[in-house]
Amino acid sequence: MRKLVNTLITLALFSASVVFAADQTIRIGVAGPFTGPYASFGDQFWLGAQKAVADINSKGGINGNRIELIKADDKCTPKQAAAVAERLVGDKVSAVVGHFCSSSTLAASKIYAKAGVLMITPGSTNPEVTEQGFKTVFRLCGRDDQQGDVAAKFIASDLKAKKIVIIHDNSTYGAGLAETVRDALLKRNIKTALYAETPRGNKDFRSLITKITELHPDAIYFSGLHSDAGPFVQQFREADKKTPIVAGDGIVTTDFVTSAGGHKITKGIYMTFGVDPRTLSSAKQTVKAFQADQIDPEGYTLYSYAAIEAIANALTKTKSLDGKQLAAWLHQNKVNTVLGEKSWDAKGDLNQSNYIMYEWNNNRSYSPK
Ligand code: ABU
Repeated sequence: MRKLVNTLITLALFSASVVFAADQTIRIGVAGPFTGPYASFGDQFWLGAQKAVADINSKGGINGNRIELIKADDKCTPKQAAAVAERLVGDKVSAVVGHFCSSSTLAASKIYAKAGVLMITPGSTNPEVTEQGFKTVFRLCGRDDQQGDVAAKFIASDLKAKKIVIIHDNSTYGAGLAETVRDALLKRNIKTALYAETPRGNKDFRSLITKITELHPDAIYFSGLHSDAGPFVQQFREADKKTPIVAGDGIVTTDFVTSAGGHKITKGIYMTFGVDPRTLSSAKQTVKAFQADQIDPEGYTLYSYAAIEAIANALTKTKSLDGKQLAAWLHQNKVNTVLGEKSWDAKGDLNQSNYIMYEWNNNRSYSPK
């Protein structure tokens, strides 16, 4: 009986769907920071999405229809994110790959949800993104409550640190992740000795660093993005060469090394990130193809590629351009991607998260710890 009801619901949904017309172009938005200090993450999204679309279109597109990408610069601000979300909805996109900054994703997701546009963020990790209850919102990365726990476990068990300093940038991402790390440390009976905020965009940390060094901490956790983390690490190492520094996925770009003044300064900095997709067998051919174009698909590049693959699968299987139907299909099916097989829970979170600890090395890159 239940099977019959499900079939009838599915039939009803499909009969109301927006189906492809012959030779119709399918529009997908790619939204993130393409200008300003966080542009390296927008570039990762764009490179991944562009390559995935080129690969799909070269094989005939979706049931013969080509995909066209629309680039939307949100500058990592909620106001601009809302503006570009309205524009993408007006452009009649079927789906959006984005945004990057969690505060932008939260603002834009409300607009996509209202318009019934599917949204998959490759890199927004704040839990609230998928806690809002929108059926059309997904992510291809993990959540800060997951990476925060991995960081706390590492600080407690591997570094055996007892006196911890946590610094955050007071952003949705930075403050949220810092809180998670603090709580996860507390669960391990470690009380944070100093919990301080430094506004996003600040580049002079010297008075804060004096305060930190006077405490003689065993480890520091920096919760923010690379363009602030870089100068913080650089200035901190002028005062203290040894104390371990741990950060989250907000520094997963080689621009972190540049902003810190070089690999000699970032060598040894710890960072949580999902299993590096460049090392996965499912990504071997794609990584080779990127490298042939002199591109290193670092950080979230392959996550963005996988987001397009997920959308393409849903488009192919539903033969619909309707975001709600694409989302319903993704909630019910597994997808083979460059990151391996992926599936989502009812909230739009991945069924499995795979955070591990990395250490920045001498090659302006990072290796598993
Ligand atoms: N997850 C990395 C930083 C982006 C954000 O979630 O704000």
